[in-house]
Amino acid sequence: MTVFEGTFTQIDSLRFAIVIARFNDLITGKLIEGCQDCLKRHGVDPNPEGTQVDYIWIPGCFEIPLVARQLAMSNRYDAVICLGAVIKGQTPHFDYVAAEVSKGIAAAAFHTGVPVIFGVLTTDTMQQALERAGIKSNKGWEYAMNALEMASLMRQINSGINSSSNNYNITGTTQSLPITSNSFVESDLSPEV
Ligand code: INI
Repeated sequence: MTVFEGTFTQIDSLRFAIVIARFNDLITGKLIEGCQDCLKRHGVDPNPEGTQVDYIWIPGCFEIPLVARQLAMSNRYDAVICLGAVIKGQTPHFDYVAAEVSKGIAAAAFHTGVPVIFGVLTTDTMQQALERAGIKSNKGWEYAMNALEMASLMRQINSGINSSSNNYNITGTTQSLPITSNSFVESDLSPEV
């Protein structure tokens, strides 16, 4: 049996895209700082002039799904981190934006096979958002951890799939899966006929 589990140590060749919404940039600016701090302390060079992290600014969270999907499809990144803040105001705008960004991020990951991290704060007040963006903790740090773990995990799963002799058909292309494991959902794959 095999256990696939992401690590936080083999990061040299990992590449990330960070999509950041300008809306509520008081908050999103802090989330980036948390993200960069975490990446740096795990050995990733967060410098935009370097080779490991690209930064993509967009107007608001509603725009995240389109851009995240495009980046995920580019084959350039091991994970895409999406940072935004949707703060409940007096209008129904909050509900529309929050619903679309959450569904869209999930769809971008699911349809591309690339981890797309939901780094969007959804809060009732600006105070709550500030608390999650540095006053009490910085969720940006956690989002970067999630990206490191998922990037590493997907590399392991994909290399495991590619190096085995047992052939399975995943999304129309023939791949292979080595050994079954409790942590791998084999029923998601349809055996080749
Ligand atoms: N965008 C946000 O990122 N957060 C919000 O809280 C927000 N609210 O509440 O309006 C918001 N709106 C802008 C939206 O994301 C789009 O940029 C805009 O509608 C243009 O498509």
